[in-house]
Amino acid sequence: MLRHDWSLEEALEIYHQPFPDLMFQAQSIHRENFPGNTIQRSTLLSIKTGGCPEDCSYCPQSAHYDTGVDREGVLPTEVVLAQARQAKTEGSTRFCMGAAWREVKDGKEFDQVIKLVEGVSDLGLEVCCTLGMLSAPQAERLKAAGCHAYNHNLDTSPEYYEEIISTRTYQDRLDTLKNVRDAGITVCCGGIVGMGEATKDRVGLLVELASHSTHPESVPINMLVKVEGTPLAEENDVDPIDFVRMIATARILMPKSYVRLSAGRMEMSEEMQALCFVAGANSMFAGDKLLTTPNPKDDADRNLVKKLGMKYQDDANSTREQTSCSKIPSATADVANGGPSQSLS
Ligand code: SAM
Ligand code: DTB
Ligand code: SF4
Repeated sequence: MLRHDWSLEEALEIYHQPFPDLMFQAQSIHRENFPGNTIQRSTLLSIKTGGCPEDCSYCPQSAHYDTGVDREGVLPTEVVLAQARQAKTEGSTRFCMGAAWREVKDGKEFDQVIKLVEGVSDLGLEVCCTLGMLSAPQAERLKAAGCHAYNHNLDTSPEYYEEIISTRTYQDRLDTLKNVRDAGITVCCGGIVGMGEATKDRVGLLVELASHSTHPESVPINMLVKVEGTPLAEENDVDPIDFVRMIATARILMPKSYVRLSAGRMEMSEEMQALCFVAGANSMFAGDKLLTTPNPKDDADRNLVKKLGMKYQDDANSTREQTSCSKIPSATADVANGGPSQSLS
């Protein structure tokens, strides 16, 4: 049964238990809910880059910081569709389009995004958008166009949030998540580790996410990409074991959610990523670029997945050679094909 009432103390106890016990618990829960050796692959594309009015201290796209990222307009439809086709060829099942906006504004640019959503959806990819704050009618429009998921992160605990962003509130973010959920779009919501927050803030974020009456279907866990010019450029590195503990705790608190390795993989060793998979991570952002910063090359990821004897979810749809390996048991095939269903509580 899914729980929505984890206390911070309970979650910290899970997080701090001996590492082998934590791995065993997370991996056991993972296998009750997902195939053990399968990774879902998402590709990101920044469809509107730079010049964002928000002051998120981690972000290279904020206009408040001098990071060398220039402001651009919405990419032309053909450029985006070509990238989406390429992503599908490489084995991605989800294509996530990001815009450096504080919020969606009705008008020409949103109309353009709606066309992109329709076009990418027609290619047979799950469409995800991350466009900033969204009103209820805008969420409904995205849903009607074929948007499957909306990424909107809470980033950290409610207590630490104000240290990181001053231009919009935690409640603003919760309001957008409600509009997304009410429109029938699945929720992709997670945060960032490595912004100077304490363990209680990292675990507090997970407790907050798990308290929602439906857990987010995807939980992206980003390790801060330190970008020169942003206020967080000189933050301390994240301890890899702490990061793995975060992944495992997310898996245990939200057993049926996809836990996604997101930003920061350029700084992660193969061993660290392998431990994350054992801890219950079952998704990743793949492709050479995240939004504005580099990500491991497709071949490097493919080699890692192969070396670990794992496979990409739904690689059958990929026009690339299959990498491997173990067949998914039929009892869990539905999970591999579309993710688990989750009852509303
Ligand atoms: N503007 C929209 C918004 O903020 O909702 C969508 C794009 S925004 C770049 C998406 C998410 O990327 C942020 O919420 C944050 O969690 C993550 N992110 C941005 N910069 C990052 C960085 N330097 N390191 C790690 N994650 C980052
Ligand atoms: C998420 O949680 N991480 C992705 C996606 N959602 C949109 C973005 C990571 C961005 C990293 C910095 C950059 O490349 O600009
Ligand atoms: Fe803008 Fe999103 Fe970056 Fe914040 S995270 S500055 S809202 S693009």
